[in-house]
Amino acid sequence: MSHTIAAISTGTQVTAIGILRLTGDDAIAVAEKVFTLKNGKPLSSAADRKLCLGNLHDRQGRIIDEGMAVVARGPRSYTGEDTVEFHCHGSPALLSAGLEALYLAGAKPAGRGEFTKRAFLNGKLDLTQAEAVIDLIEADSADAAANAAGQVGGLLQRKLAPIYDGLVDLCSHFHAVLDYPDEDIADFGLENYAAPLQKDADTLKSLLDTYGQGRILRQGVAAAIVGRPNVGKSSLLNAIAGYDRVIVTDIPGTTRDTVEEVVMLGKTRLRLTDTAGIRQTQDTVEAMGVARSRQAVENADLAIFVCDGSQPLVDADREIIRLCRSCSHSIALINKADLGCVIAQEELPFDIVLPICARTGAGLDALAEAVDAIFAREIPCDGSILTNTRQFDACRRAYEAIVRSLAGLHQGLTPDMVLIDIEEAMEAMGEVTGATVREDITARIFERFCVGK
Ligand SMILES: Nc1nc2c(ncn2[C@@H]2O[C@H](COP(=O)(O)OP(=O)(O)OP(=O)(O)O)[C@@H](O)[C@H]2O)c(=O)[nH]1
Ligand SMILES: [Mg+2]
Repeated sequence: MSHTIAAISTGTQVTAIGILRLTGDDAIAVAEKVFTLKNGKPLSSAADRKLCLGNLHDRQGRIIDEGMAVVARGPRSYTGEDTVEFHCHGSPALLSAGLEALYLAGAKPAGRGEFTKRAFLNGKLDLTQAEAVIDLIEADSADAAANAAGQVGGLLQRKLAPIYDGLVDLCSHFHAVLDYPDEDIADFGLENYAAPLQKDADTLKSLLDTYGQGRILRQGVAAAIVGRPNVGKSSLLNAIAGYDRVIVTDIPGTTRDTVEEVVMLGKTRLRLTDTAGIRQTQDTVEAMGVARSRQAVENADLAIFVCDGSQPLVDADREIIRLCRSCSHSIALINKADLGCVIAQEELPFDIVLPICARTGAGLDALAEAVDAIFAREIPCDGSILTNTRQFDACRRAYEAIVRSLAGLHQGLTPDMVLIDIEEAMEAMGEVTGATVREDITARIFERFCVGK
């Protein structure tokens, strides 16, 4: 028995079309009380998953809107239950009146994500797919959307479900051997179990390795602009952002704190951080700023080293270069190209060294191309990479438990000892797919959703 819930699925803004949605055992009966088809027939006679023209009205028959209804009978629906959608004009007042009419007709208000939660509970989606639905709604780049769409389509599920199923098989076999020692059940042995476990470990390891890319896809590339004072770091951030985001002066030490701005550079979304120029200083505030500059490089996916090409490199530059090279990706920019250049490219130990002029924006196209080349190549966005922290954590625990079980097998530990690790891996994998996830965690996952999804 599943009570019928209703919600406005298109939010509270004025839109061209607004959608009211219902799901539950009585969804069609409830909808029928507030929607009359133009052909005079009851809504329950409407063909499955076909748009039908009619009037939305209140219980007294007062017309609220003329619109389309679509009935999808379970189990062939998003939630797996009977569902009805009304496609109306997108006035928030009109949609509220329609929702009110549905409540009076017997529907209850839907909680956040309740439609998708029902789809999960009815087995229409596993948890990786359900979580990808919210990622798809929240995606703020085409690549992030493409990855989430691939996961909704089951790409991650197809990779992970066999691991869970394999672990369940292993556990049941171990239990059979342990519980019925006299039965003629093929005894467990290293040769039988090590190979599938190793394969699972390899699959999980390669998936875990994609998580860094997943974070970039979700949040953008963390890029830090670093260099000595006055080399033009803030001018560069302004030139990329396209407006005067940060203060620029000819006084060394102008920027005293890190300043972050989300920008598009070519096709890459950057969380670009301007930093305080790094130098030895007695000034307490500036020293704190310099410490933050170093921290920004440590947290960055890309360090952008900037120097002033009109002056020779000094030891202070070389120290910052060493810091940048500890970052997974780094680029050197020789700024102030308009003033002439006294620095040879060979003096800069970077794969990519580009002359730029932050004051005019010259050279930024080449910078954009270089950044695109690093990150576009790195990130596939077909749904095969791990973007979700909860999934990452559970996969990591599963991987570690499988590695322990393999070590146990190789050391000849008793089956009950090895079983502890395999069961832990199975639990963790079940948390990812949703097979064994705790109810409070499920509730928290669906709270991330909006009402009506
Ligand atoms: N000629 C020339 N001057 C530039 C260029 N880029 C920046 N400047 C000048 O260099 C000075 C310092 O620029 P900022 O962008 O404030 O330098 P910064 O690296 O952020 O300096 P701090 O915040 O002190 O670390 C300003 O007077 C800028 O106008 C450039 O490409 N050409
Ligand atoms: Mg500055």
